[in-house]
Amino acid sequence: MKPEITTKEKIAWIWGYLKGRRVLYFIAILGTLAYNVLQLTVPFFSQKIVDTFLSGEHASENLITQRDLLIRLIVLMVVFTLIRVTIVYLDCMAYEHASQEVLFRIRNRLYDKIERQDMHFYNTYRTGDLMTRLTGDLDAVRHMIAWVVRSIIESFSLMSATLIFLFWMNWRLALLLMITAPFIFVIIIRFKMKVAPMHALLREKFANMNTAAQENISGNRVVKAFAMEEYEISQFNERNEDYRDTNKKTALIWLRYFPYMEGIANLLSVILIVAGGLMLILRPDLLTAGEYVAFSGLIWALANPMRMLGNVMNEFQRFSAASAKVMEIDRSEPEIRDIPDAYEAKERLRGEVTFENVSFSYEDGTLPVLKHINMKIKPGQTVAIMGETGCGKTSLIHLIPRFYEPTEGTVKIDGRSVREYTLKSLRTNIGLATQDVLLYSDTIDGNIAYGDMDLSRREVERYAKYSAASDFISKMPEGYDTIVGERGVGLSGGQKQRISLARALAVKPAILILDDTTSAVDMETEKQIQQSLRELDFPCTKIIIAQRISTTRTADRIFIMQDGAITEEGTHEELIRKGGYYAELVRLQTGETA
Ligand code: DGT
Ligand code: MG
Repeated sequence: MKPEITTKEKIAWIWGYLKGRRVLYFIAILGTLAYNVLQLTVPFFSQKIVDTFLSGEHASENLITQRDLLIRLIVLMVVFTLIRVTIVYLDCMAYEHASQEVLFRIRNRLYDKIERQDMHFYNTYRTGDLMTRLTGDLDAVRHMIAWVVRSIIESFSLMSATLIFLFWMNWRLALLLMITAPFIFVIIIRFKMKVAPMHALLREKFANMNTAAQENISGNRVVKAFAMEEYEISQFNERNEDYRDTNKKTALIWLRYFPYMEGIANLLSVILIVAGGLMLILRPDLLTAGEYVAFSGLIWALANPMRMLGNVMNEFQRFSAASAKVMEIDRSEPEIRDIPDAYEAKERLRGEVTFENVSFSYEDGTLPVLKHINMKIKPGQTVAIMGETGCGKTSLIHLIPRFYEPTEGTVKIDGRSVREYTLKSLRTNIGLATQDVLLYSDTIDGNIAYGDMDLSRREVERYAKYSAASDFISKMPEGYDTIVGERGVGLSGGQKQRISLARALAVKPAILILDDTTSAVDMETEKQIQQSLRELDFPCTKIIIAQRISTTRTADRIFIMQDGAITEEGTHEELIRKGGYYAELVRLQTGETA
C-alpha cells in the first residue's frame, strides 16, 4: 500500500503548478475578499439613511437640512456597487485564467509521464482509468482552483466581515447570533467524514464505467463476432447504474445534513426577530431601529455561507479523491529508465547480442518465463528462434530493447549491458516488428516513416519494396497517401505485417527483431521477403521468430526454445542431424527426413 497523500501535500502540489501565476491568483483572492467586503457597504449606507432620514429623532428635519448628505450617500451606494461588479468580473477572469493554465500544465505533464512509462505500467493501468485521470479527475482539480477556493474565501470573508461589522455596530446582538457557531462546526465535520469515502468510491465507479466503454468500443469486432452486443450493453448499463446510484447516495448524504444546516441558518432570523425585537421594545438604548434594519439586511451574509459550506465541502472532497489519482501518475517513475551516467551510443552499434545466464519472470506472474538463457549472436548474423506457443520467445526478445529487466543474468549489446545504454540510444538501434501489429490512423507513408519522420518518399518506397509491400500499396486508391488504421481503409493481416516490417526496416536498425512478422504472409511473398532481408543495404543483425521451416532454414543459427529454456542450437543441417524437436518439425512441415 502506498502512503496516503495528505491534504497539505495536495495543496502544495497545486501551488507548485501555479508557479508564474501565483501573483495573479493572489490578486484574484484579494479581489474576492474586496468584493465581499464591499457587499457590506449597502447595508452600511442604508443604516445611515434609515437612522438619519427615516426613523431618527430629527428625521424629517434632517431630510430638509441635510439633503446634500442624503444625495452623497445614495451616489456612494451606486458607485460602490459599480466598483464591486467590476471587481467580480475581473476576478472571474483571473480565476479562469489561472485555473486553465494549471490544468494545461498538469495535463501536459501527465501525458508526458504516461508516455514515458514502462511496460509494467501499461500492464497495470487500464486505458479507461488513465483517460479518466486525464479528463474527469483533472477537471475536479481545476474546479478546486477556480471555484472551491473562491467559494471558501467568499464564504469566510463575507462571514467574518459581517461579524466584525455586526460586532462593531452592536456587540450584544451579534454575540447572540454566535450561539449557532458550534452547531455548524459539528455538522460540517460529521458531513465530511461521511462524504469523503463516497467521493473516492464515486471516482472508482466512473473509471470503471469509462474502462468498460473504452474496451468495448476498441474491441467491438470481437463483440460483433460473438453477437454479444446485448450482453455488453447490459454490462455497461450495470456500471452506469452503479455510478448513478453512488452519485445519488452521495447527494443523499448532504440531504441528510441539509435540514440541520438550514434549520440553523433560519435560527439566525429567529434569534434576530425575538432577541432583536425584545431589545428594540424593552431596551431601545441598546439597539437602534437602524441597527436592527442593518442586522436583518445582513442576516443572509451569515446564512448563505452556511448553506454554501456543505457544497464547498462536497466539492473539496471530490477534488481530494481526484487529485490523489492525478498525483499518483504525476509522481510515478518508470522502473526502467536511464541509470545515472548512462552510456549514450553516438555511433551506430555493431549489433552483437549476448544473453548471459538470463532468467526472467513477470512481476505479476510467479512462474519463471525464461530460465538460464545463454545466447551469442554475432554482428550481421541472422538467427531464428522457434518454439511452441507460450514458450517465451516474445518475452526473450523484449529483453533486448529493455522493455523488461531480467530477474537474473545480463543481456548485452556490443559487450555492454543493455542497462548501461541510454534508453533512447539503445532503442534507436533496434528495429522491432511486434507480434500484434499496431498501425496509427495515418497514411501508409506516415506509418512506415514513423521512426524517422524525415524519410523521403523514395526511401519509404524502398523499404516497402524490401518488405514486399510496394505491390499492394501501389494498387491502393491513393497509394502511399492512403489512410489506414482506425479511421481508414482496412488492411489484411498480412498487409499490416508487411507495413510493420517496412516501419522496422526504415530506421536502418543495427538489430532487427521480427516477432512472427510473416506468419500471415503467403509462402511466395515470404520467400521474397527473406531474399530482400539478405540484401539490405545496411549492416544488420537479424533475430527472427518464426514457425515455418522455410523462414528458418537459411538462418546462420537456429535456437529452439522449450518451456523457457533453449534446448537445441545450431544450423539447419546440424539440427536435422541431431534428430530432436527441430528435425521433427522439418519432418512435419516438409515431409523431408534426415
Ligand atoms: P507465442 O507468441 O504464442 O508463440 O508465445 P511466446 O513464445 O512468444 O510466449 P510469450 O513470451 O509471449 O509468453 C511466455 C509466457 O509468459 C506465457 O506463459 C505467458 C506469459 N506472459 C506473457 N506476457 C505476459 C505478461 O505481460 N504478464 C504475465 N504475467 N505473463 C505473461
Ligand atoms: Mg510471442
